[in-house]
Amino acid sequence: MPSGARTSLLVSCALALAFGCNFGERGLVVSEIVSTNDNLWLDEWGQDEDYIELRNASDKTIRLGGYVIGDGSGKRAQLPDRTLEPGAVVMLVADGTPEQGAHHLPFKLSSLGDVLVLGDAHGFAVERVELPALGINEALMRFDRKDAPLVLCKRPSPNAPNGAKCAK
Ligand SMILES: [Ca+2]
Ligand SMILES: [Ca+2]
Repeated sequence: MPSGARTSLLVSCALALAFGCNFGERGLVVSEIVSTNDNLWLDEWGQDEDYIELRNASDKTIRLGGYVIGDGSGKRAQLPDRTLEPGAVVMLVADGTPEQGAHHLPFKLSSLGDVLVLGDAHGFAVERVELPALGINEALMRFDRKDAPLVLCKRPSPNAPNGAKCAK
């Protein structure tokens, strides 16, 4: 794993205080995070914001509305009230501007590193990500399996499935 020492993924119990603990089957997973977006992907307002891509890694349709996502400062938001088909991805815009729409979060991501917690409908932590410092248009991405580690990749694929490995 390139730069693996800088990258860590924890399905956390102890640290995700507000969300509780869950070691069950994961359906919704973090698939891609970019904390310094330079015209890589634009939101519906034409703005190149930080983003978080989630993927439905299960074989069932997922209702997103029951999930919450939060950052290291304790800010959090409920995901949009919509469904996500198996294998599909959804983009969350980490622009600190929730008034721009249901997919916009009340926080941004620090390019120097940040923490992200995804919680499920029952208030349990699905995933806790310790985001390392990322360069311009560099991503933390998950390839292949839903339980694969998040790794650094310089070829993000915003709003599209990631495939089996980081593109060269
Ligand atoms: Ca925006
Ligand atoms: Ca992607």
